[in-house]
Amino acid sequence: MAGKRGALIVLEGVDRAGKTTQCSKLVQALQQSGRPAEMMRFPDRTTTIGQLIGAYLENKSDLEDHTVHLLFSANRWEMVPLMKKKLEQGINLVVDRYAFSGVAFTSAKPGFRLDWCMQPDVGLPKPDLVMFLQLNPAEAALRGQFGQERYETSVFQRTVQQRFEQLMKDQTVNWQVIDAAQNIENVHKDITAHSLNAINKAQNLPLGELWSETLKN
Ligand code: NYM
Ligand code: MG
Repeated sequence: MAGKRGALIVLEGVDRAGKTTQCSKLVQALQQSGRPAEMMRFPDRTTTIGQLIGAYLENKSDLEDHTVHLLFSANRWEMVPLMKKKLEQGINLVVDRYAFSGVAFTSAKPGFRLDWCMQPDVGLPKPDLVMFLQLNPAEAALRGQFGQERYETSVFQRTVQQRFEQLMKDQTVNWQVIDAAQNIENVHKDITAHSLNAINKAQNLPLGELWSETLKN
């Protein structure tokens, strides 16, 4: 099989940073340049597990904090066979949130350690590139009110931002910080440049395992 694998590209950031907009624009740009690309998002609210998560986020149900953390992780694991198949077929996957959101949001709750939160996601397909859309709280506030979902308060989001900053210290992950305060087109240009670079490099590398080295010892 001489086929080149696709790259796993993740966009992360606090709520309202523009991840969803930028994921769609990236997929479109890659497709237009002849590179197969598909978008995915986590949580994927369409599966049975995803429906439990959706009800929780919409405040239609309550779930114990550890339990919902493990459901978010399970919602990623259930997509792994499909993700691997697509990557092997040469499709580049552009993913709106991944395990980093999982850890940042749960560990922003009292009593949760970063390493406990990371453990269930150890061994997931490792992204070739994780772009963090950086937006300070003042700029985020200019983008309007939060929605009605759980976690969408400025106090909580500040803690989430701090947890993301801790995760970004991990040198085993290819993090790139993107200035999300720029206009949509300039953010898109930065994201596209990093993505093309990652796609070229990924072709010659095996897909890695997330956090397998990070949590040793
Ligand atoms: N979220 C997302 C988590 O708490 N854990 C996770 O593992 C993931 C992937 O869900 N506030 C949170 C972050 C968001 C919320 O995401 C829903 P979105 O992108 O607004 O659908
Ligand atoms: Mg949202």
